[in-house]
Amino acid sequence: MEERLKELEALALEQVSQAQNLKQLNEVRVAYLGKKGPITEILKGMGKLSAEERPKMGALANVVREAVASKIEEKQAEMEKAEVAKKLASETIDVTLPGRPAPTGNPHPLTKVIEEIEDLFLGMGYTITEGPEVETDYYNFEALNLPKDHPARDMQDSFYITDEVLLRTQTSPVQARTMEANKEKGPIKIICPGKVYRRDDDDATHSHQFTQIEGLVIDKNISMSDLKGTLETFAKKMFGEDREIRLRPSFFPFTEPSVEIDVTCAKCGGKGCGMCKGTGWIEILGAGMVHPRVLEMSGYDPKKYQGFAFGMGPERIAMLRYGIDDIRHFYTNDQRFVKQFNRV
Ligand code: 2U9
Repeated sequence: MEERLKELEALALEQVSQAQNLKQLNEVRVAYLGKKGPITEILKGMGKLSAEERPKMGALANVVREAVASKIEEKQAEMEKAEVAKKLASETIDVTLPGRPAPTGNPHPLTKVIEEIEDLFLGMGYTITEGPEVETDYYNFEALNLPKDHPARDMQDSFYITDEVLLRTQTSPVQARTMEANKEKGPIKIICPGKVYRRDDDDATHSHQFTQIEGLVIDKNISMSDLKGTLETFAKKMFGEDREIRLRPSFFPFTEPSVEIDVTCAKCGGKGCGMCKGTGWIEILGAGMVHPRVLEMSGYDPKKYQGFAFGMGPERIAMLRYGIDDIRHFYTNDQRFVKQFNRV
């Protein structure tokens, strides 16, 4: 029996040393130390030995078992260590490698122009006010001195949801709502940016959806000179300090008197060129003194309060600034277009 145990020990140790991986090592453990393994079998058969031999053999069997078990443990620790080392080596990160650039978006040119205009007016003490795009006929037209039969409505043909509800054709209803909510409780100084809709056939200069920024100032003793000074400051900040403006008489139902405002052409400096169609001037704004009837309808006494208002199209301003030749470029989400304005 002693020989058999020694033999088993030698065999087991040999197989442990030959195990290539944890699976094989476990197979050796099961084969030699498991419940059905030879060492367990020998220990079970101890009963048949004489009382003299039994403790001797028992002790020897246990020594062999311990020796095999500790060898297996040792080998297992070695293998696990090697595995961790292998994993660490294969997962090494070379921190000196150059990074891969993450693709990023950039602001849309229209957003940039709108934000720039907002910043200019915020700097002059204005508040940005927004309102609904789905508007009532009353705020979109009636409150702006455009009654149901008014011919100027033809120019703002719109998308109607019901007879009385439509997609707004201008941001002016936001100003009308602000005045009505304020009702002579104090002055108003706001700009209203946003999307507007008109029933138009799309082409290079027309879109059924576009953006507007309109402004409104209401206070006591407001005159045309406030309008001119404000919009001259705006034009110079937006287009360059060396630019001049001129006011031409015009008509809007919600302002009286009304004007259109031009800046000197950047390309020819006012001499006249293809860009300004030979006039030396480029139209950028519409404006006027708020019509007394509009003031009245929104709860302001025109004898006590006056105001000026203006409106502009950010698309037009972006087209002039960046030399964009077709308004539809703004809305088609072509990355080749949008990416050009990354650093402008
Ligand atoms: C209220 C009173 C007056 C807003 C105004 C304009 C002149 C104007 C257009 C220019 C090009 C819009 O983008 S565009 O199509 N706007 O010319 N808008 S005065 O006047 C108001 C608005 C609201 C209560």
